[in-house]
Amino acid sequence: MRIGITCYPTYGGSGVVATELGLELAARGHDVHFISYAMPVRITEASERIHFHEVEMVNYPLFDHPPYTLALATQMCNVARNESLDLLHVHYAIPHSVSAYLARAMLRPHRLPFVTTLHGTDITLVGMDRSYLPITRFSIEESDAVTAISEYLKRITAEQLEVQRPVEVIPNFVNCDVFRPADGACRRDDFAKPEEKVLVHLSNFRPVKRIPDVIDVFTLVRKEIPAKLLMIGDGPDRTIGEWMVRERKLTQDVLFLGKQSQVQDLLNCADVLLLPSEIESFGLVALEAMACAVPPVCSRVGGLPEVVRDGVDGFLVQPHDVQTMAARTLEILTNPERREEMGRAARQRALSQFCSGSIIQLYEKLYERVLSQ
Ligand code: GMT
Repeated sequence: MRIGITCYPTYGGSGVVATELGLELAARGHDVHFISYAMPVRITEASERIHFHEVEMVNYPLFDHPPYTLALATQMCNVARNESLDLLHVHYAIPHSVSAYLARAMLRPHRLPFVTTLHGTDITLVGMDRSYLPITRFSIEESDAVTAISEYLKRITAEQLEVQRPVEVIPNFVNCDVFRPADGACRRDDFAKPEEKVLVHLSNFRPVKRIPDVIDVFTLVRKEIPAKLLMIGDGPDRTIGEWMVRERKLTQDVLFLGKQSQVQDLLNCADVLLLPSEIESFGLVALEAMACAVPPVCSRVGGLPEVVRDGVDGFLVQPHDVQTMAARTLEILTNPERREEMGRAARQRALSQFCSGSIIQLYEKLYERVLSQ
């Protein structure tokens, strides 16, 4: 198949899922055309089956805000025509599914179906903003197929957006050959002394990730045992996190590493992953950690209970409850056998439910169904 994929090309989970999907589809013989304003971050190598088409923006002084939705629709149309695309697959409804809707209409009578994958904040935050709600609902209703990345998100989409059409769940996935336990992948000595435990947080540092809770949990853990915290990623709440760390005189123990490309290597340094988010529709980073045999300690919110089994491959704790999160983290860190057992269970869970091999087939079947309709 010849597939156009549009996503945010940044470090957010939806962009990562879309990029990994494109790479996997290309490895299975499909031609994949990414259409976005920049090259998606996880594309590191050129390949004959992976193509990138930049959305050019006209910067005319009249435009206070350049009309990206229209520029994207135009580029989708051009690429579909020039590369004979079979379909478009857009990740994150706003504004991508609106652009796809326009491109489909512009190309008529030629047929260009589009699939929309909902990732979370496009429904829970942005889609619920009254100003965006009608157009989000419209573009979802108009899509040729719609998928959500968890049962939770499917339910919320039906309830809160009052969407009538079928939405099917295709869960997020991880490349279990890339994200795997690998001795030596991470140079642990660079970050911690042998007697220190390593905690990792990895996100886009948006308020929803609750960076202050990460620092609070670590502060409580550090009072009990020698430990280091690796803060991977960047975003608006990095500043408050750094300020808290300075105030608590923890600068030797908390390392802000910024955006990193080889996160699988860094995850291999971790004894525990902290994910105290306010809401997560799936929590891709918890799955990536689990595939590396690292147990996550997460909030019991959104789609996370569909990924993490409480007390088996990690722990689920009420959001904001930093005391319990610290206690659960210490339970793992002070009991090496429990840590090993949970890590093994986490890896097993990733292997049995969420490896790319099986999930990509679900997308392929969906594309075939859409094309045969
Ligand atoms: O979490 C974010 O801020 C980024 C956001 C995105 O759209 O890139 O993540 C959402 O999609 C991820 C991939 O499907 C999910 O793993 C995240 O749980 C989801 N984030 C939220 O629901 C807050």
